[in-house]
Amino acid sequence: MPHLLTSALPYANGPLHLGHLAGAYLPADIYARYLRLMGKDVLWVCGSDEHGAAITLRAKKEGIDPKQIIDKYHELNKHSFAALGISFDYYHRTSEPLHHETSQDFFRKLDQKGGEFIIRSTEQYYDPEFGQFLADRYIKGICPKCGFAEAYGDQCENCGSDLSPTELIDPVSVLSGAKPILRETKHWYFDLARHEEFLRTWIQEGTIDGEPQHDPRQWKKHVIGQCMSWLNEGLQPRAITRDLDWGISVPHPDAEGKVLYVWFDAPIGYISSTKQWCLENGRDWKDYWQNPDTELVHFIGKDNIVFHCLIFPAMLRAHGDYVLPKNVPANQFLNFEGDKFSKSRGWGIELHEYIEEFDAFPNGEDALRWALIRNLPEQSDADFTWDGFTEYYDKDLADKLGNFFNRVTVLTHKFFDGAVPALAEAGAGAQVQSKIREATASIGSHIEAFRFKDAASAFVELASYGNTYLQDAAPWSLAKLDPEDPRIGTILFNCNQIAAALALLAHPFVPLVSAKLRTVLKQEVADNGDWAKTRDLLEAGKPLLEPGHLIGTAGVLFPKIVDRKDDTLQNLIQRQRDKLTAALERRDGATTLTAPPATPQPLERPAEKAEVSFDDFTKLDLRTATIVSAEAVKKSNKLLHLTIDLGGERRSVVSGIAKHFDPATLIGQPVVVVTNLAPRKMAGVLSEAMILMAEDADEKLQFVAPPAGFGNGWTVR
Ligand code: B3M
Ligand code: ZN
Repeated sequence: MPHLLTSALPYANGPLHLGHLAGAYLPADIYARYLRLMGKDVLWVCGSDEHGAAITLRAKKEGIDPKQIIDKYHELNKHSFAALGISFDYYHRTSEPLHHETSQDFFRKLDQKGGEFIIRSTEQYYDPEFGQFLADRYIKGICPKCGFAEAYGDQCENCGSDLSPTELIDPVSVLSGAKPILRETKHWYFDLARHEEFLRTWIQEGTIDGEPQHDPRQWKKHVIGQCMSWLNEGLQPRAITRDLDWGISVPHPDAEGKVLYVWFDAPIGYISSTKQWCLENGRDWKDYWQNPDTELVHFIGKDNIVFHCLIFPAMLRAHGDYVLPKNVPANQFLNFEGDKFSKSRGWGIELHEYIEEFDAFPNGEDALRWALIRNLPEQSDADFTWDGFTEYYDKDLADKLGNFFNRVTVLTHKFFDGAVPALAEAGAGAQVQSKIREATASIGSHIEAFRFKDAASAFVELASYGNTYLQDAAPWSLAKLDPEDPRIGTILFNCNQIAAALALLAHPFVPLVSAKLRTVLKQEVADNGDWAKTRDLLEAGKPLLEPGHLIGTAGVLFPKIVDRKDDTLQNLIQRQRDKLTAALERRDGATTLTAPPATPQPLERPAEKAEVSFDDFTKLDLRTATIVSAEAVKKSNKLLHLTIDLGGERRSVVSGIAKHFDPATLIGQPVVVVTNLAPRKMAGVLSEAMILMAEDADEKLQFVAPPAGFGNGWTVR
């Protein structure tokens, strides 16, 4: 029975943050790794979503080609996933010709079936200045449902309502800021209403044509709840084409200049990704997608539920040849230190930043995975905090897991020269053995039911059990009375069995840690089928590590963050807290700017410089940017070496502000820069732009910064 897993294709228009990881990727990774260890046929596909208004809009604003954006973020996101152990079998791209063909074939098939599409001519908003229709994110206005002023043409991000551009009050073009005009255009609509009854039965009863498909009780309540609320409102035809010049051309003679709507082609990206993997691995993609035995599971965040539980299943059903998902275990949202992740406010941490900034942190990738897993937004929204990160790492990994391994290996070496001892009498291992068996089964069944947090707790419980067992049995005390006491061997035999189980069971959660633990036990890194083998050994009452097996030593596997003698790791975390304090200060600063003091202090201003022509002024290229890294320049007490994000690119900047700012507080600082000064070297470091600062009478410096919400690379004039 093939297991086909998908994770939402991230838009290749920006870096991913911890919230994304916790939503659709880390849970899927645990699931995929577990199934592989169970010896199952698993294929987990993902890739970059490279179409859609978010990408073209950004390209337009930055004056670059969309291709530059998708190439950059495809690589960045793919690399970040890999660095954090996210083990996709394939990470494809929707800009690939294979995907274009697959999507067009899908469209043609539905078109030829007849009855699935409706073609409608309607009046839609158009920006005459840019010569473009304004769908989705190209148009903004007041939300008719909640009054939010910045609602988009497809959705209000304040109340979450699904909108269409004509519903917006006082709409404006995002491209020109002008009031758009109405113009007639023709589009293809997928007639979702035709599938309403089918979807209702499938969601509520888990049956298709009377045949049971899945047990709806195994679906998350909030997922079914969202689907039912859509169904109860009545499904409407959905436009699946757009008047844009970026995307997949609509394969129809009357659709010149039109592309498929991104949400039509993106889920088909799962199929193209599968096809590409199969091409490279000598398999047939139909064995996955068109095989009634396939267990298809979509991992997503809650904002994608309607697309994966209603629209895509209806498309698959309309096509006729495909399997439908067995489950869609959508996660809720993860917040960051009590607030939403926000790039413009510098609130949160992106995956690539974490990877760079925690490079020196031992087992840093797994420390992050572990903190997220312990606090996944499975049933309700969750909040990531650095305190939580510290606590989960210190208590679970260092105190429980690391400590247990350290003690067991040290004692095994002390009393038995590193060889696993034998039981003093048959049966003396039964109790511990059954504890391990139960824990293994319980972790497995939690994972199978998508309860990853419970699975992680059960894992920690086994480590706690090991510690308590060892502490209570106290072989060191027995040895003091009689070094030959046979119970010492029994205790350490049992402890080595627990250690072996932990080393394997850790793999889905913290794969690098698992590999380390297995190396300590002189075992191969966990591989396909190993969990099933362990389960079989446990059921047959056989040991996981045979007596006589030589193990290594563990040492300190997880140096603690909170350590009285060494504050290296604490400082790493403190840097993150400092960044947040700085972000808060900037926000507070911004509020005072809008409300100036009642009696402004008269300032003594330096004399004005000589007049320049307007043409001279326009020669300067001024742009908005954000500082993304900052460090002191060696051998200089004045200079800081900064990296700024200019939208499409990053640049190195040397700035004489070291005396005014602590580098750690500058990350995320929005700035205005001069980009076309000739590059020059300062203290041996290349500077490719100049940051604008305002100086008061006391020579105190302040950044000249655009207000929150500005993008990078926008021109200033
Ligand atoms: N790219 C939206 C998102 O990243 C979209 C998902 C596509 S999944 C087929 O949330
Ligand atoms: Zn709203």
